[in-house]
Amino acid sequence: RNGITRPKGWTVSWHSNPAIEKHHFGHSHPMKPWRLTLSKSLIMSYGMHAAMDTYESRVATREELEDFHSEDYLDFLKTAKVALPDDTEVMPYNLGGSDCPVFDGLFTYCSMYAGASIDAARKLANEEADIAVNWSGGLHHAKKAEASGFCYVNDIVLAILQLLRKMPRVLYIDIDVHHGDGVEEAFWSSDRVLTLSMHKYDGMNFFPGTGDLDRTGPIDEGNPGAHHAINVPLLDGIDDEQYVWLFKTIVGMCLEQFRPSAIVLQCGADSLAGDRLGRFNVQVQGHGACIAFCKSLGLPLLLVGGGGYTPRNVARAWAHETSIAIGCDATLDPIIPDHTPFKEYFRYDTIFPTLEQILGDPRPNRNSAKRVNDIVQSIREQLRMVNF
Ligand code: ZLM
Ligand code: CA
Ligand code: ZN
Repeated sequence: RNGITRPKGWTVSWHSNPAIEKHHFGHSHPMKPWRLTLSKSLIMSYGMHAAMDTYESRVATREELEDFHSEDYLDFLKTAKVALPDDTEVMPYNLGGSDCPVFDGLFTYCSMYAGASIDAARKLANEEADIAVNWSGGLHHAKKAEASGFCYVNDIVLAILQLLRKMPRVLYIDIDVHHGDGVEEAFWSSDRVLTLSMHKYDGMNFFPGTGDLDRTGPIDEGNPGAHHAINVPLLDGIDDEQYVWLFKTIVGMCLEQFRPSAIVLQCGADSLAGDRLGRFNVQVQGHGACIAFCKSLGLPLLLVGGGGYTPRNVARAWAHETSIAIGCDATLDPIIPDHTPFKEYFRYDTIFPTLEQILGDPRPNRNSAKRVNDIVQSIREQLRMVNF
């Protein structure tokens, strides 16, 4: 519609399924799969689907899920009964509490977002795509046998395992406002995956309570995973300038020392200003600059979603980032098209809402220039111990 054409010799594969978007975590739960519908409505109203290979996500098979998750956990997840409205009692495997409720269709929901990430990874591994996108994935807290923080199945771990079948090393980058603990833990003892998470860290006061700068991997020197976990603990109110500088500097250093064969980027949109759960002042431009930087490195790139609890901002960020993946970001009309379904959700901001401008109360920036420099210095020291 907007005249977006597929760039020659460049393939973006896009994995989605409306069935995923219809699931509900429960009344007023912050995680709303419906934000994917809103993102898709923007992506399609700009005509971006015409410039990508689009695939309908399928459910991951039992065998695929067992690549990471334990059989007993998967059995329980599949058969767990939906709780009564105000029963928040936690069942085994951390299921059924208020963070990880058991809702209608839970196992289908999990299997589908995982199937999408697995398919996306295979497109990259088979060199059938340059960038693969699954905005329904990115559920980085899920453990081998435990649900955690709105995540039940770890699609990222499953996708990385697919890539590792064909490629020697994978760099995992996580810009969700929360620490990517589940992915870090899964590859804790591996030197084939370097994990890097940027997040708010305030001891036990912010979920999941891990991810300090000195959490660099197993402490026994003989362990191959030693030094292969990078954590960037940030304070409230970080702005685009500091965030993007940290991102480019640290990712640049990782590339030099680790020489990954592919990058998996978790694009959690709760690091944006104005997020219901987040604490940062990152704008759509800054968030997108991280995706653009990864694209510029020319490695196979898997983009997955993650957190993001102010739906209109999530939709803006992921639509903008889809346009970066395609390479049509510069040609998009900044004003959101009138024919966009659910456009009223964006009108909440201004009469002529734009793709990049988000509403977010400015939080005081608690990150000093010295702190930011000290973080880079410490990670530089750490990376001297990493050699491809
Ligand atoms: N209480 N309802 C990020 C995962 C963050 C653990 C404190 C629950 C909430 C939150 C749930 C409707 C990702 C914790 C919180 C209240 C124990 C978290 C249901 C509001 C509600 O209104 C809510 C009744 C709920 C949950 C807030 N939970 C905010 N923060 C975190 C998990 C996931 O973005 O990284 C990736 C997708 N949980 O802080 C408590 C300790 C449960
Ligand atoms: Ca993170
Ligand atoms: Zn998050």
